[in-house]
This record gives sequence, C-alpha cells and structure tokens, in this order.
Amino acid sequence: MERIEIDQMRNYLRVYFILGSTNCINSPAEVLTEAIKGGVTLFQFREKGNSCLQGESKLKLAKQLQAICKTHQIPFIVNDDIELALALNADGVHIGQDDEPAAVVRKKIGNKILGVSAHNLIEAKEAVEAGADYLGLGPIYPTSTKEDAKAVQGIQLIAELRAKKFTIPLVGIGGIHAGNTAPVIEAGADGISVITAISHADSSVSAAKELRQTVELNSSKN
Ligand code: 3NM
Repeated sequence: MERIEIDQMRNYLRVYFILGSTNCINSPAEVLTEAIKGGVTLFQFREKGNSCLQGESKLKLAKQLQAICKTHQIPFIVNDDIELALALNADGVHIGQDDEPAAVVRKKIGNKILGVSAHNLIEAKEAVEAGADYLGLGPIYPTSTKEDAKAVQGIQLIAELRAKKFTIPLVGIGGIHAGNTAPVIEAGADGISVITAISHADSSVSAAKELRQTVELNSSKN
C-alpha cells in the first residue's frame, strides 16, 4: 500500500464524521449508515467517555462500523488505539498530543493514514515532520463533546498555517455545524470534522447532506 496522495486526502477530509457509542441516541450503525447516505467522506471510530465500551464489545462495534464503511468505500480511521487499528487492518489512525509520538506511530502503521491533532504552530510543524497525512485543528468553536478539549482557538491557526505555506491537508474540529462551517473552509481548511452536528441531528442524512453542500460551496470559492 502506498502513502495516500495529498489531493485524495483533501477530498476525504471534506466531511469527516467521528462517532462512538456514547455520542448517539440511535444505534451507532444506524447513525453511520445515515451519515454516509448524506455524504460524509471519512469516518473515525472514537470510543471514549465515561460509559464507553471496552474489550470485546468495543471490538465488535468497531468491526460492525468498519464493515459499513467498507460497503460504502469510506475510509475507516481509529482514534488513539493503534493496536485495534492494526488488528482490524483499519485504513488509518488519529492521535492526539498525549498519545505516542507521531513518528513512532508512523513506524507502527506503515503507510496507513496518520492524522494528528495540533493546537499551535510548533505541534503542527512536528506532526508534519513526523509524517502526518493530515492535521486536525481545534476546538474551532466551543464544544461539550470532548471533556479535555483545549481553549477555543477559532480559525486563526488554520489561517496562520496557510499563510506560512503549510500544504498539509487540514481539518477543523469542535462545535462545527452547517451554520458556522463557511469561515473554517474560507480560512483554508480542506474540510470539517463533526460529532454532534450529525450524531444528534433529527435526521443524520439531512445534517450530513447540508454539511457536505456547505463545504463544497465554500471550497469552490477558494
Ligand atoms: N477533538 P463536536 S474537539 C473529538 O479540539 C474532538 O481536538 C477536538 O465534537 C479537538 O463536533 C472534539 O460534537 C469534539 O463538537 C468534537
């Protein structure tokens, strides 16, 4: 397997949906299926929070969601859990700054997709040098989904990285919904990453569709 091409990565990041069992009211499989129907382009399995699944039940859910992604040809990324990603032969992993260093993870996963969360210029530079395929930048807006989220940073870092000619694919995360997506894309992000905007929507299909349309509309202006 070759490393993912930069333009392909940008396309995958357009509407990047993240989900775990604690994020939804309906079943995760149902929510993911609807989100894909609506047009999400990439999926991350993120099983976190107080009552999250562990062990066999986590593995079972991961496999179920991975199978849905496979059917619809949406890449399946695992949050943090490198061993799970390797065991499932997932398409990639996403790590934060508190996880193993990105360079170590890159060695472990070979050419699979590697996403890294960054909160400032230094972290962004280090992640690029360590071989990240994309950076997740956030929280852009206030969010109550991630308990240990950093201070809200708005779109400044996205704009700064683009002004400094960073070409790495970028995705904004944190409190994003269709109504506040435009500034994130206008600042230079390739896409947006959401949990609640899709997982708690009355219709996950419509929510995903609206997000996709908003990203496409604003990308074409760049
Ligand atoms: N990471 P919602 S914010 C998983 O800032 C995650 O790195 C963040 O959920 C970061 O779309 C966040 O519901 C939560 O706000 C995103």
